[in-house]
Amino acid sequence: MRIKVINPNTTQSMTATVVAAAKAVAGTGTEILGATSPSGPVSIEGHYDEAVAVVGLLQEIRHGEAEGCDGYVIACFGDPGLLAAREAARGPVLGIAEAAMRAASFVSTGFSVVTTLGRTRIIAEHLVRAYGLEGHCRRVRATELAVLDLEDPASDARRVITEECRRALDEDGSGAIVLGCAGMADLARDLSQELGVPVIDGVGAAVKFTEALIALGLSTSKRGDLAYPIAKPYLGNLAPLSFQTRR
Ligand code: 2AL
Repeated sequence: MRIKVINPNTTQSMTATVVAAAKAVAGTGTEILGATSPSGPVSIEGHYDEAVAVVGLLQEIRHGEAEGCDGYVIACFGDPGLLAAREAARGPVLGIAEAAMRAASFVSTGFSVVTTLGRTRIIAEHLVRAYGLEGHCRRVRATELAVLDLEDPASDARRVITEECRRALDEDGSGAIVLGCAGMADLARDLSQELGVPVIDGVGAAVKFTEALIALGLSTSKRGDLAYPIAKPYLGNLAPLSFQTRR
């Protein structure tokens, strides 16, 4: 099966981190295609960044459909454009926030999310409510690290994240940690060992859930709101994204 892992920001080094995490867990019969958004913000840290990033993400989904992809992972913790991507795709599309939080709910009765900026924390809290996971998520914690700090080997990011995870375990009564950024994907295994609790990277979780859904023969429902977008002209430079103009 062919799973496309899309980094909706435009930082290729982050795509490399994400693709390595995806390939580390993928089954032998799974081909991982990595993609970086062709346009938009270098990191996604707010509603505006998300809205602009979704255009490049949807372009990658449309290309993926032409490339014969069986499923997709949106590798950004805000799960930007998740439902729009599901409309455009035949196979399953998973966001890393939803995948990680659902995985955490299987292995603990309460988890904490450790994310980047305070404004991103608020977006993650919205997602907790949107996914109906209020009963499982004890707290979302911000480290005030910028997303691109995670790409800087000279930054103190690893120590800051580890300390926040320890505070989450001590103060929130949580049994598991969800890492709240795609750029943290390479930290999960070491942190799990160090902290002695499940530390969940959404990229790995989303890849394994996507594989499972495909293996079960489950694709995105095309009945109701996730049906393919209605065919109509789109004007201006986004005209190629119209479902009249197949690419
Ligand atoms: C993210 C992420 O995963 N990638 C990105 O650019 N922004 N989300 C976040 N919570 O920091």
